[in-house]
Amino acid sequence: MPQAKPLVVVTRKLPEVIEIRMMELFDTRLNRDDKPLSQAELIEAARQADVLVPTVTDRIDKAVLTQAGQRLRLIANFGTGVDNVDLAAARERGVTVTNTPGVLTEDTADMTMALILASARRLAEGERVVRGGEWQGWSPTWMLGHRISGKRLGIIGMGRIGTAVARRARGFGLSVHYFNRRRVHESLERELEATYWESLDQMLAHVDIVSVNCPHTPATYHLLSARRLKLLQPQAYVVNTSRGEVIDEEALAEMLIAGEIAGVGLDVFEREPAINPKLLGLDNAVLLPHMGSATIEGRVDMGEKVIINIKTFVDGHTPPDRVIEAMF
Ligand code: 8YV
Repeated sequence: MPQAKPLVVVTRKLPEVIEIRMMELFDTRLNRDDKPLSQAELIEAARQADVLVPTVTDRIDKAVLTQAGQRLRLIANFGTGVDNVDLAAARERGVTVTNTPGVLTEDTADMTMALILASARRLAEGERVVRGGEWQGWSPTWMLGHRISGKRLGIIGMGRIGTAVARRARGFGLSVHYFNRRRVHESLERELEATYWESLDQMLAHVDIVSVNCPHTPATYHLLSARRLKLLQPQAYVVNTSRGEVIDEEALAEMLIAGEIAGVGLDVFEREPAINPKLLGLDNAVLLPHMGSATIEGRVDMGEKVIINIKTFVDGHTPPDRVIEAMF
């Protein structure tokens, strides 16, 4: 007798091709109107599902995991970052967690470069002037930003995305500096002509642009603390396409207001979708709504990864993107 298909509960609306394929393969429960689930609804989903497919907007915390049904065996996260999942609680409950690494690397690195350019060259500010009907015409000394070529970029987190940012940055004439848990292989360092800093504090004091590309973990929460941010030079820019929690957002906003740094480009925030009101009033803050991986191609690739992870798991194999706590 064929085995019953596993019940897969998807918490948000995914690209149509992915949803169709999921429905063919599994007993799939979709969220057609894309309304984020409340914690109570998440608990209910975890009670019923064999496989849960959450996104960054779902908090799969201890309460959800301890109340999950015996059937729940896999959390196939639609996303690379897994800071929305309590990994220790999942391990204790014997629930496997997978993510979608690799497929959003290039898109997120592109967005990082876009934010570097947008902040240093005042893209959003210029656009606002034009749309506001306030443009008086060209002037030799108006709307001056900073050249990025020849400047030093300090990358925090030289994983897949950090490396992809470094490759792009070389093309823009930036020199690459990085801070990472581990020094990368010397062949990669050579290719990128990258300078490794053992001390984040020292790197921060020496670079013109900082890019946050590390995951959010208990160890990286407020890695850019108020104290560390103070080490930056007044002409420095900070961009973040990782997670808002890595930066002390309040301290960052205060420094922008005080003119202690030149500008920021942020795609992620500490309390999404809420944004620190202080940032909203600042011309030198480029603010995006967490769209680093928002390409049709990327989201379909992420969905395919989710499907492969579920299929291999339910077929009794180790899924390719199994998350090991120690990785985060
Ligand atoms: C995703 C991301 O859009 O994958 C990640 O870690 O930050 C985003 O690019 C989001 O996480 C989807 O759940």
